[in-house]
Amino acid sequence: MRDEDTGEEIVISNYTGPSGGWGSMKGMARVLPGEHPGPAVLDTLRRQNKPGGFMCVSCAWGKPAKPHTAEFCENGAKATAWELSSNRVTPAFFQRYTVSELAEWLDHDLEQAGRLTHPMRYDAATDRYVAASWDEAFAAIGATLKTCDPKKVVLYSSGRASLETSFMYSLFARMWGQQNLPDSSNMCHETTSVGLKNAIGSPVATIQLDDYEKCDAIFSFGQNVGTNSPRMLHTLKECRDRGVEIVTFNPLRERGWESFADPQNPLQMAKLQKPTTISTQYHQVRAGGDIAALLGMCKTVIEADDRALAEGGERVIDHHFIAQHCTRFDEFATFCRDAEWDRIVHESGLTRAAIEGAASVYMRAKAVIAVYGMGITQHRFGMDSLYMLVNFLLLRGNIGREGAGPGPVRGHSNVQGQRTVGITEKTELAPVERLKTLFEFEPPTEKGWDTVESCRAIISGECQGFVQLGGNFLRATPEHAAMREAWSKLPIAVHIATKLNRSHLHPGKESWILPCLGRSERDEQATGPQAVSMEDSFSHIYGSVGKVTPAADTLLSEPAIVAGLAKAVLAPNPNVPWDDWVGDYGLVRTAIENCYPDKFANFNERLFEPGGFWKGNPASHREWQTESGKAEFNVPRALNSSGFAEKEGRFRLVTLRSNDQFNTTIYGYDDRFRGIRGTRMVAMMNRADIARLGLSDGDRIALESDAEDGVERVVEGLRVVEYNIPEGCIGGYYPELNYLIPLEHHALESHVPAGKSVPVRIRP
Ligand SMILES: Nc1nc2c(c(=O)[nH]1)N[C@H]1C(S)=C(S)[C@@H](COP(=O)(O)OP(=O)(O)OC[C@H]3O[C@@H](n4cnc5c(=O)[nH]c(N)nc54)[C@H](O)[C@@H]3O)O[C@H]1N2
Ligand SMILES: Nc1nc2c(c(=O)[nH]1)N[C@H]1C(S)=C(S)[C@@H](COP(=O)(O)OP(=O)(O)OC[C@H]3O[C@@H](n4cnc5c(=O)[nH]c(N)nc54)[C@H](O)[C@@H]3O)O[C@H]1N2
Ligand SMILES: [Mo]
Repeated sequence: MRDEDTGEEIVISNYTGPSGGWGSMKGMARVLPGEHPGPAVLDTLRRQNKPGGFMCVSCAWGKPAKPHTAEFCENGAKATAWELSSNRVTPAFFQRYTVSELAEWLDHDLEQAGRLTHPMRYDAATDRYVAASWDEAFAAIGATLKTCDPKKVVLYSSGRASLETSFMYSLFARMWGQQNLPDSSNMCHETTSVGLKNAIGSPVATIQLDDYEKCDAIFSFGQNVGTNSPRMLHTLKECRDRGVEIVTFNPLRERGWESFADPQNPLQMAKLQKPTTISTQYHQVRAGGDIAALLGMCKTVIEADDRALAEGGERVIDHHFIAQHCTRFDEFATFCRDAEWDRIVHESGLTRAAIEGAASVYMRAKAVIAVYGMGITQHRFGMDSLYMLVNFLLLRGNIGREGAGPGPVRGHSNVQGQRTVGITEKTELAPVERLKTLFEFEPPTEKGWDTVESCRAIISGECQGFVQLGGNFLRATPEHAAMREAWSKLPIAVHIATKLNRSHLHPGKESWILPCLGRSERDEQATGPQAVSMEDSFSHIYGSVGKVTPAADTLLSEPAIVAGLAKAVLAPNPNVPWDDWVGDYGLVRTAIENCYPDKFANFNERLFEPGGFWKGNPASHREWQTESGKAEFNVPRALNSSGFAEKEGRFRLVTLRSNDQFNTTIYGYDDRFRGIRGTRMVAMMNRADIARLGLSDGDRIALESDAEDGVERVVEGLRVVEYNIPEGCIGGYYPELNYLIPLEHHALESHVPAGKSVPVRIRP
């Protein structure tokens, strides 16, 4: 059987091999040839994630000071090869196809067409993009943007651009008098930025990479390590080799959390040594069930402590820590004691014995790390899930000491860093006073638009212009049908990009594609070759040097493009020498240091420190920069995070990434670890649900929104795949299913679209 759209052979099987191993070698080998990579790819891979080398454009996992011989993974290699494709999208390509034709292409085919080479302007008369010079592009874009109300223009960034570029971009926005600076983080770990800040006063992980050498238990929630941060598997294997217990909560049995064969271990590769079992316990929680699962564990811990206190035994909770450092513990403890097991079991989908078994690991462990990803953050009550995770850690003092703490695994390679250097819509997170004194202008104080607010403004027609620094906003955001229609009415859209994507293909009145260098490419400026920098999930900052000959000599670097736009829009300001900055990125780093002296002292000197330099984290030494000055316990507002009631026929749709994609970039159609090949149009369903509905494996169904807001949202042509997933949940792929997510279905405070629990039903 073949997929009608892709023409690929569909094979659904049960993958039983480990993550890593020969499969990852084959995975790389399959994607690389399509890109016709030259020797530059191998050379780049050799330098990937090593001190003084090139920092991978895939995930944000830490780069160790003492790297492995090959410090890259299957998916990092795919990302590098994808960037270094020898295919080109030239002006001749755009002569061949109209934009309406290209809009019909699959996401995979658009990006596989290759690297963009020239600045392109949309010509409505011919429905084609036509080439322009850089001078023409900047002049025309500047002329239009100057007619807009800056407060109604969005300056989006996808989390890949460097610290230097991001700083310049956010400065451009504020000098223009606005801070509509949503970034991909708004769809991702913004729940972390808001929730951890509220609870412990630091918006990011409190742990560093070497804390993994000191923990004795890891609890993981809603993260897919084998696909999304495969280098972390080496860390987990090292933990397992030391006897660390790993307890995983995930509706799906993700292969990476089950088993791993280290491609750099000859014995495991020769199958002379068994693959490493990663999780010692695996709990298939219902989507949205983490609050209840964590509550059950907290209840077990608190009641064990109550017993110890009554019987004069050794305390189970760290009561010294709680008394000295925390607030609202009593309220939380009462809530846990009162919670009924029936409800905990129902909401979590786990048995009481399973939850107590997990809690017993926690109570034995001296130092616990809690790892998590989108399974926690992308829910209506995602903040409550996160608060529960913090409560759980606080009970035994597992924050602010060695080998313990929350470990959000961030997405894009510099998404955390962008926030650090000013990409934020929130005034309180911007260095307002320093901007005033250093650059002598009056920064805006009115809050800007985040991603959801930007989408609202686009749909309502209030938005007058959209600039995107990387990414694929139209494809990544929810409410896809309405967004697509509104997108094509935007007065002006400007896309700084390496590859063609859907956001470029629904042009409004004026649309531009500005092609830029990739991070792996040599960036030659007036003072010579330049380095850029980024921040990983552990707040470590690294320099990165691209060495490969650029895809075209017509490309500009991202800093040069941002400077070009800023100069075209803003009045000159002698304190902001855009051209000098483009000539020497070291000067941008000096400006960053001047703006953020605590985090970036001696930035240029420390750029290539092995393992990166650490920007510090107050909660890691128990300094709580919260409202109360303490670490805060929080009682959850609901027992499941989906934010909608259960109802006959209603399912919780979980939107997932396959092993063959990087967000909206689709490398191929093989979701190896899940045994789904050849198609992405699937609905992974529990056997009992399939039977109850009178369906069969392989049937075609349509899913529709069950949000009860009167809006029709449908995706047709999905193939039922019988899958090991809890009853009442359906798994499917992002971005294809973004039609089904209502814009207003987002995490309450952080506004992260709630893509992990979307109310849907099967269309009769
Ligand atoms: N190769 C590759 N690497 C990537 C990316 C990529 O697309 N491809 N994307 C990057 C980006 S931007 C990000 S943000 C990260 C994303 O990495 P992850 O945080 O791993 O995000 P997802 O792939 O969306 O997977 C979320 C996981 O949560 C589980 N889950 C869903 N709902 C729930 C729930 O209610 N509770 C629990 N406990 N689990 C749940 C799913 O089964 C899945 O395993 O990866 C980054 N790295
Ligand atoms: N339903 C659902 N929706 C989701 C998610 C989900 O789990 N479920 N996940 C959300 C998350 S976590 C995220 S982070 C967002 C991702 O949203 P985005 O970050 O906006 O999307 P990407 O797919 O990463 O962007 C891919 C494009 O980036 C451009 N690009 C690649 N490299 C470079 C570069 O070096 N420079 C520049 N300028 N451009 C470059 C290419 O043109 C490519 O087409 O999606 C979100 N949407
Ligand atoms: Mo992300």
